[in-house]
Amino acid sequence: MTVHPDRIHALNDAAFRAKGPVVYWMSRDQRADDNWALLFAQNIALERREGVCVLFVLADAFLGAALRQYRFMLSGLSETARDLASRNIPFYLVRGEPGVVVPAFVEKLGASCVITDFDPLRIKRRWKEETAEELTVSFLEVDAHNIVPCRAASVKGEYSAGTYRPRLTRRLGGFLVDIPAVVPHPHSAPPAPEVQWDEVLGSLTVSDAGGTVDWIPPGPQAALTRMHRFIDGGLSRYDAERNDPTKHAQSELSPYLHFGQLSAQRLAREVGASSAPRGAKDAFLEELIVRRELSDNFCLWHHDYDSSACFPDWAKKTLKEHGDDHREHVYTYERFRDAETHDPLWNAAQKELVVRGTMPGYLRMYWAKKILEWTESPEAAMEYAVNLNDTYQLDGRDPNGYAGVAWSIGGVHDRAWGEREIFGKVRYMSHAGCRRKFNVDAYIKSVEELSG
Ligand code: FAD
Ligand code: FO1
Repeated sequence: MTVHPDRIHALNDAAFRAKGPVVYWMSRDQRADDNWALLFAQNIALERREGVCVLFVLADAFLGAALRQYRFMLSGLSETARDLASRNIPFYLVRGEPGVVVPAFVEKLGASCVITDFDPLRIKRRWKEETAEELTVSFLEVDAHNIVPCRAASVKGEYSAGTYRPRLTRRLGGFLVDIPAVVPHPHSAPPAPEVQWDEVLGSLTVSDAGGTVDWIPPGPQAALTRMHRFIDGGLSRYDAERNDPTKHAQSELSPYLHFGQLSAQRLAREVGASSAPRGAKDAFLEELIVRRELSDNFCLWHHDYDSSACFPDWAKKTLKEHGDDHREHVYTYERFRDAETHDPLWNAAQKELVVRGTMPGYLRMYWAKKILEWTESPEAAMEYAVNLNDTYQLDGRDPNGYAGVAWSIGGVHDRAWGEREIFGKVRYMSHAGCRRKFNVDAYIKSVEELSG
């Protein structure tokens, strides 16, 4: 099976070197199985009777990530490196600025071409632009993260899920196919030095904000185990209970999806094939396919996705009109970080974020909207929400997060609602509204029982 051409995007117009192994520069999709970018690299190497190897460039800092995220990622990568080695595909870990170390690696290895995976974040676009300027061989990008390739699904930033959904559903048939296995590779690339994973983690100088997260085991194998457990358990309750933080009906697969340790396409196919009720499956696939892939569309077409500049005009206008409204509560970043507001529900959500590195989906909306209400301006709200989200969320530093924060604070992908203080026509959420939806006291109590 070939890789669908709509997944492939040329990053330069250089030719293949006549001879030499194929390099897959792995970044977003950190798994050996169900990975279209790796499959594409292997196909090329098989046709050219060459070896294929994987390169991962470790950045010493990444969008505010702390040790908890690096620990989860590196542990998953060590498993992926073993998976690859078992199929005669060496895994190289190199540190430094990609624009420098990738071209140097390619020249040293005499590689014939470089394949990499798709990621709409600014930092990744910069890494690729700087690399493309230096590379003298073909440099191709494969979208291994989205079921419908992001660049092919739309030629613009979509207004809402409503405008994007038909574009995706119309093309799902051609893309939501089974994914072939990576075969043991018959040609050998030069062997990679053994990665000293503990030394690598120990050498990082990032903060240890929030400490270790231990409720979710990292790695592709653990991801599949949790996926099957969710499909056999929580999935059937998903539509009815996903917005109730006390019911634990969400999959909690986002850290695996964020680090690419689990393929969304594999998850979508397994959910689709399950015996769970249709309504529950549709509700889950709406989030996994439409909402998640809309986030990539948002970040691809709005480079200012983490600032108020990306808000739709109606939201910019209404928030400006209410910019001078009286704020009954105004908190500093530190008061938010330390969960010291007047609202015990908000504080509990923040405490779960710091202690567990996660937060129920419904409360993420409430959490971000209250930051808008309790800061001087939408600009300050965006800065605080993005920083807290990217420092403590295990699944942070992700298009889903930037789109989620911009939806909550700036009405991105949402419509205007009844006008009120501070929010203007941006959708409002209240503590009382949460009490009508779920047992707030039970949630607060469950967080108080958390360690830390
Ligand atoms: P489930 O409900 O089990 O859904 C399965 C998968 O579908 C998720 O893992 C995710 O990939 C996708 N998904 C679900 N809901 C959404 C959504 N609203 N938007 C986009 N994709 C979705 N998600 C992140 O991955 N990282 C973040 O940093 C993040 N920050 C957020 C911040 C705010 C303010 C808001 C409102 C949402 C944020 N989300 C983020 C989206 C969503 O809340 C999480 O993806 C979800 O709660 C993760 O838990 P789960 O895997 O159990 O989700
Ligand atoms: N991708 C890399 O290619 N190299 C890194 O060193 C790296 C670190 C990192 C740390 C935390 C985190 O949440 C993500 C990180 N990523 C890194 C990127 C990640 O693989 C995803 O591609 C993006 O974060 C999501 O788009």
